[in-house]
Amino acid sequence: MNENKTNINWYPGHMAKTKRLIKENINLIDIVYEVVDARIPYSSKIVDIDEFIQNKSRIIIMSKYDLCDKIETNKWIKYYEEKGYTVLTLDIINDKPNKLIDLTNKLMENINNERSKKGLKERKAKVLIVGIPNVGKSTLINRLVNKKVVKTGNKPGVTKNLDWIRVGEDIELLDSPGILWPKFEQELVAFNLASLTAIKEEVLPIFEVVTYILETLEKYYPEILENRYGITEVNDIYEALDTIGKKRGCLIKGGEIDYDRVFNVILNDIKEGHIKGITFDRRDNYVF
Ligand SMILES: Nc1nc2c(ncn2[C@@H]2O[C@H](COP(=O)(O)OP(=O)(O)OP(=O)(O)O)[C@@H](O)[C@H]2O)c(=O)[nH]1
Ligand SMILES: [Mg+2]
Repeated sequence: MNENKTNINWYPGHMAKTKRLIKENINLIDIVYEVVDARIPYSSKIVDIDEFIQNKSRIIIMSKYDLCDKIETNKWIKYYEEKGYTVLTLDIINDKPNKLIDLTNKLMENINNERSKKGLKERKAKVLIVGIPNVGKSTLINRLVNKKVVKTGNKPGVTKNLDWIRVGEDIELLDSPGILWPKFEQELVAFNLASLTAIKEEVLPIFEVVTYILETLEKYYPEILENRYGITEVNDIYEALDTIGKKRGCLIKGGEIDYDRVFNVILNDIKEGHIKGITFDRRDNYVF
């Protein structure tokens, strides 16, 4: 799976516009929170991010850490740290983000020291949150503010505009709509993003994506496949879907399998976080 032979693609106009707006406003920003999904620490990293956030101080936040396979994800954390990035892991829904706030204040202190050397006034931290769709950016903002100030949702494309939000006395945050890039060069990346709900369902080749999910579970997490779906292999995909359909009651009149409902069951299991302990990006599969 190297070249992208699928037609998975989702780059609506608002994503290009978001990138342009970020580029135009980047001078106002001190620190960037780059949010990536801990289950796909490589595929969910925006490929052209350096181009539009330039050399701003950056914290990589691995969201949904509660849902990942920590052994595999920790290999990526090590990789990014070795490249010089600062990485924080978060279960945004349950963890207190104190570490993130402390780190932000520390980075801002350095920035303000540099500013005062140049004779510039101290200022509050202006932070941009950026990442792929549905990764948890808005949830993190609500968590930092400790109340629901921005809309969140269990599907990609919830945030539509760039929005400034004040966090306590010291930090101002810019929420941004999720962005992807015009073309996924690697098929693996496209499938990972599709499987972990970063791409609008309506544009997906559902059968191929569900097949990929089941095959990936078979390869790396056979115990999940067995416990959740009662199957041990997916060599015959229709047989596997039939078994899952029967087990989960996805039948139409006459006892036939309703495949659309089977697809939904599987996608929903991922979307709702019923399947935990998975990391689809395997460090060993990538050579760089
Ligand atoms: N289990 C788990 N779920 C999370 C976490 N962070 C966010 N979520 C869920 O992920 C979904 C998407 O969250 P949002 O905050 O709306 O994501 P977003 O990045 O703002 O998405 P867009 O605005 O569409 O780009 C919601 O259903 C959240 O409850 C996390 O750390 N763990
Ligand atoms: Mg959002």
